[in-house]
Amino acid sequence: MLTVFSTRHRLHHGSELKDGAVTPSHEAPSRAETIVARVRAARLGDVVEPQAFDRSCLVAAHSERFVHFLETAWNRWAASGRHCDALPLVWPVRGLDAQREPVGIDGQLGFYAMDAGAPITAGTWDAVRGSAECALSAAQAVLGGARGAFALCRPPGHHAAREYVGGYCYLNNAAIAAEYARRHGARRVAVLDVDFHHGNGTQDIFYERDDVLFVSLHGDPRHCYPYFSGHADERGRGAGEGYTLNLPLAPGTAWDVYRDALDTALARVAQHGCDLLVVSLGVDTFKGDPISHFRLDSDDFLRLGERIARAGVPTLFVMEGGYQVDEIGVNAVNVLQAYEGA
Ligand code: OKP
Ligand code: ZN
Repeated sequence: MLTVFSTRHRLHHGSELKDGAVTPSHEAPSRAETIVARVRAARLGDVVEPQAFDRSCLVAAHSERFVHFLETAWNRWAASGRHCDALPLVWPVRGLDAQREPVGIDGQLGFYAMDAGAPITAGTWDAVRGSAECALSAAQAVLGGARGAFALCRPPGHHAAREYVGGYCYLNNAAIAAEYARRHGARRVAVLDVDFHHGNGTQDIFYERDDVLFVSLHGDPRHCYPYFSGHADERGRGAGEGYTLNLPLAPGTAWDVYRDALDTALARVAQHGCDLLVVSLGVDTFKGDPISHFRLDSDDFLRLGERIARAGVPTLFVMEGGYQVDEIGVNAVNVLQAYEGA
């Protein structure tokens, strides 16, 4: 299986607020480096840099003004005299005006974010664009006839919505790839999100559409980040009604319960009858993950890859989360090797 990987990911390394203190982010460069080392050690296949893609491929899943904000935010922040990570501190929640765009950088940081979990640094935009281009290049490989491809994206994307960043995510790599596929011959696409956290951004982008199915297994939002989306009764709207399927699971869930939910998810994917399956591949469902609460072990990721293969649909794997860095390579590549072998 081809892996598409951009070394530009290293340009992005930010901080996060955790337990009330500023610390280096769990979403660190070592994550991607460990995965690519395992891809090579396991001889999964070639590893290539992404091709360049037109900016219009990004604007297909996001708004023009949001992409423009991301492109220019660091320079505007730096020009205002700051040199630490650009972070929002105010958000337009209930009763505040979420429609009117502020003019200055501080207001816009809150306007275009769901939380303080997506710091913008000097190298963020180049890394983010490289990450999206990994998803686009790998999508192109699958559309060209490959049975599977791996977009080793970093930063991840599934919390990024049409008009906001959040949870380590800036551009929604999976959604950008799905949209590219729709515009290049795929009539129906399904996104299966197996990251521990609900893919609120992907859900947002496709919520009113019936051509791109979104199915997600994740920690119950009553207890787990992102808290404000991912409930079972969120099923899509308008033409998209019934084309979002959320399967929230209790913290502590292990393979036996997870497997049954996965089979429900895959049955819905089969019913959709898609030309391309995009898997938002988070391995933060691992029992050792420092910020998540499922209990999959490394062998369970082999079973996950086998079951995905049974769908019998060309599959694009897009890397999302996973924060136990020592095991992240084995866990991610287990899914891919099992898919290849099935
Ligand atoms: C990104 B991805 C909860 C802190 C949550 C953000 C988590 C973002 C996860 N105690 N911090 O879905 O792996
Ligand atoms: Zn996650």
